[in-house]
Amino acid sequence: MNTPLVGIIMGSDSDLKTMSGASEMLEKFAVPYEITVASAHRSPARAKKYASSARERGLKVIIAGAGGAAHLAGSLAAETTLPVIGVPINATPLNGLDALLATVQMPAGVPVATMALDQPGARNAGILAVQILAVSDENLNRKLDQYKTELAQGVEDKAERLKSRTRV
Ligand code: RP5
Repeated sequence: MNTPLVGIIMGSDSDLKTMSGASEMLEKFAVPYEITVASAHRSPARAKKYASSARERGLKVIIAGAGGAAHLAGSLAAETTLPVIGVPINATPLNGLDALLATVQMPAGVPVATMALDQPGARNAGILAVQILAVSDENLNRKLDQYKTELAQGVEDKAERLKSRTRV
């Protein structure tokens, strides 16, 4: 087993469906990762231990997803100098606005790179983690270039399909 480079952590197992967007992207780029649950509110000691031991365990980036009054990413960022990427999750009647504001509005000195809500945010968290690792990994960088090409080709394909449907 390769040592995990990215840690995916979420506030509850009910966040897994959303956070699988991050793990799928890491698998696409063959980046080893670990995945677990810890809550800033329900298990603050576990969350603190995870963050404070992350660097010595070999992690390079942490991705944290949570819903509600989502303090997980910020509380992890308080305990580590590793980059922390936050994914706000829509888990309450406020449709995720609570999680978005709690994740994004960090005080100066403790950054959290906050993504979009839910699946798009989780997928982007995976890509951003790969981009951070690719700063010092040319092989990963080549894969990212290829991914950009695939994205652009996807748009070309859509434009072609639309053209044939609308005959413009
Ligand atoms: C947050 O509360 C979790 O991140 C989750 O999004 C939300 C609901 O958790 P459960 O009640 O489903 O465990 O802490």
